[in-house]
Amino acid sequence: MNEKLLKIFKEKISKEPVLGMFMKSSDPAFIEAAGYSGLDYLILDMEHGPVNIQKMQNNIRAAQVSNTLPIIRVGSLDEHTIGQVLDIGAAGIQIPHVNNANSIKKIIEFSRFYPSGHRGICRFVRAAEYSSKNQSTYFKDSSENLIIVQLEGVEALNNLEEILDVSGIDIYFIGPYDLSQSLGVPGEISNPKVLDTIKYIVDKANNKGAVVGTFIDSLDSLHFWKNLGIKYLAYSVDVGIFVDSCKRLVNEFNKIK
Ligand code: 3PY
Ligand code: MG
Repeated sequence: MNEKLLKIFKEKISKEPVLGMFMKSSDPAFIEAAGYSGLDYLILDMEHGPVNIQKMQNNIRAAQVSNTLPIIRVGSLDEHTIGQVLDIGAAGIQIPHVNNANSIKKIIEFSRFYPSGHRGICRFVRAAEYSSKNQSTYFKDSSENLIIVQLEGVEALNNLEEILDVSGIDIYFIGPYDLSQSLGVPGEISNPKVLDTIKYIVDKANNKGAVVGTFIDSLDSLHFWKNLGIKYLAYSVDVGIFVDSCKRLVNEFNKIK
């Protein structure tokens, strides 16, 4: 179901940066439309978004229809939720607030089938094509799903070495907003304290050959983060981009009044 998309994504990110966007919309039409723009992936948000699991299944379908990789950001490190979003067809999971090696090990156990983990097995789910997919193919394909962990707190920073030393994580995603709060400057994502911490994490991770991602909410900074070695770039959020466009329209209108 995601095999082709995952292959294209993995080949691309092994050579160059990829670009995606956070999506909070509960309407599959917006997910599909964003996919047609040529973005490499979409992060369908269940941490801060209002979308429930039933709607999420259709949002995943919409991303797949427009050939864009559907990644689900779950609300927390929860075994049942991780299994459920993979069952409905997510090509990857992104887990917020990961702080230590033990959490990483748990994430791998919950996300992978034997021998890497013990994800609950049900072949009558969408990811298994409701049992029509060959069983061993299903297990093999599932091992390709992306596992992305968010490092966004001082605790993660203190445990960075042990976190990076556990194998099995595809991408380490730095959440600048939560990181800014944890560093005592909430919301100040351009504060030198935050920027220096991000650079420190990127350096440590890149030195170990790990792939790093981050959230960017200004187009001006895309170039900066890309040059620093961040390869999984997530630009802004669907609703925020829509608000900005509406504001620009109102501004233009006000000029001709
Ligand atoms: C953060 O900045 O904390 C994030 O999680 C990015 O969405
Ligand atoms: Mg965060």
